[in-house]
Amino acid sequence: MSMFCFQCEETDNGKGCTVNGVCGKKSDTANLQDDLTSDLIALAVTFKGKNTPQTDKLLIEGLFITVTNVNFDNNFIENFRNKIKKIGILDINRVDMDTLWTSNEDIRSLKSLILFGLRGVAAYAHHASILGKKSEEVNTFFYKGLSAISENLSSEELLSLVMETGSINLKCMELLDSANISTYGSPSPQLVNCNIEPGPFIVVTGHDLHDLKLLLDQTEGKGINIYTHSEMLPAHGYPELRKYGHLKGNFGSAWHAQQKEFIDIPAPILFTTNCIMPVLKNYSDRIFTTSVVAYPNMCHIDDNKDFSIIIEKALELGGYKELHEMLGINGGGTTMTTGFAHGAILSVADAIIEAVKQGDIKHFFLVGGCDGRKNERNYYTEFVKQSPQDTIILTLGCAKYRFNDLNIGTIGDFPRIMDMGQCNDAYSAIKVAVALSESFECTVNELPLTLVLSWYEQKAVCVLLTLLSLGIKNILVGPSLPSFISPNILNVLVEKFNLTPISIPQDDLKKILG
Ligand code: SF4
Ligand code: SF3
Repeated sequence: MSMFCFQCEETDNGKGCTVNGVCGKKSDTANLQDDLTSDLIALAVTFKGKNTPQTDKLLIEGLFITVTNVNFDNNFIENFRNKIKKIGILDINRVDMDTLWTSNEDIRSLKSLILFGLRGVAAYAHHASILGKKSEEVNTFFYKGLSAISENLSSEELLSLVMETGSINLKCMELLDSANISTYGSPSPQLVNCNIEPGPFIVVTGHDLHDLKLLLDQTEGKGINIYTHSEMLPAHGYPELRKYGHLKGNFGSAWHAQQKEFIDIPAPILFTTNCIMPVLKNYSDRIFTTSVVAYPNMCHIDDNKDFSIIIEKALELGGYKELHEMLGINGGGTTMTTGFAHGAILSVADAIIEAVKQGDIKHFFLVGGCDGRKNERNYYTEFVKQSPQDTIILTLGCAKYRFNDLNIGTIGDFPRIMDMGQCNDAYSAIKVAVALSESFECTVNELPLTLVLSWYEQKAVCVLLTLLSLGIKNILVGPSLPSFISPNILNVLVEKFNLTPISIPQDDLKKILG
């Protein structure tokens, strides 16, 4: 076995990548990422209770680097490891990752849930910290959670830490939500165009709204249009971002279509976070990365965020000569909506409650999470298509690209599909669910609401842990269950939370709606 990684939904054979990653990660990179993880655990043990802003930053960035489809660059990872070495970690605190991957399957399962969950939390903590928001409680937990991976703990102790990872992620998503709103204003619903206008343009992908804002500033008045891609779509909802007239629309769909959608693109693409796929030769001169994202031989913009090289590239390539129509991916239209965050939805809470009381809205589905390549993910398209006319689909994360170009109608003034934002905006969904449960004087589990989740990478893991830590039951998960959850641990989750794998849309809809 030259590597071992089973952290994402597309892991080889549903078990683990052992030769090369299905994501394109080579074994040397996977092993380096394991070494980095081992460094981070040692860092956590060494500095637990003695953390500094510098060690916090290293832990958060280091964890983010190891999220799926973030960093494929061995030099970048080696340089990062050197930074950790410089501050001095005790080798005695190192964990041999092979020992973890081959340990008792229940312990390995629980420790994986903590580690992968923390990788997701780190991504959100990173975004919040860029906007100046930090939480000592969240930061301190990285030390506690990572240290636990090196300790000899019982299943019960580890399970309790798994749930704590979920609770901490709620705090972290709340922190990011307040960072985003205080910086860019409260999102409101917007119709986003998916056709590309003639002339130079730049595509921005990933989750980092701050990088987008800096690029908008640097391109203003230069005759370059900016298009969001994948998880950047919700940017259009924020007043302080959409005020830029050259933020024109959205290019393409979810991350996994990039190798098709970027072919022959007459524009550069900036990757601000996951998810970068192996770069094809056809467009390799147009890929730029920043922050923790890196790919061998691609141009990386460092922390000074001088985007002039991308701007020059956009002007040189010149964009499309005529209006470029991007056909609806799911056979739908060429517009999408976004911006239905908690502020927007709760501002019309009375009307929603009335519509539920009148029987106009019978059920809410939260269909969201990550998208991926597998054909089985058509389940989510079909689920939405087959959902009855008196139901509302709330969505978030890049999973929405399975259906967000569809016109499935309205209920009164409400569109039947409401995009609440990025995956971290699961916080919005939780806030809305809690507010509705208070209005209806019931628990969240008693609401006419079902969560139908689609997972791929580690941010989906921490979001799922948050939902479980809140005691939310009857969640449907697909397209497959994580291979790092052992049968015994799965039993615990099924017994406690009735966590259920998706089956086929008609059966699941029937089961939910009766
Ligand atoms: Fe395999 Fe996923 Fe790990 Fe990539 S991230 S090596 S596809 S399990
Ligand atoms: Fe998508 Fe990567 Fe997870 Fe933020 S962009 S949801 S997969």
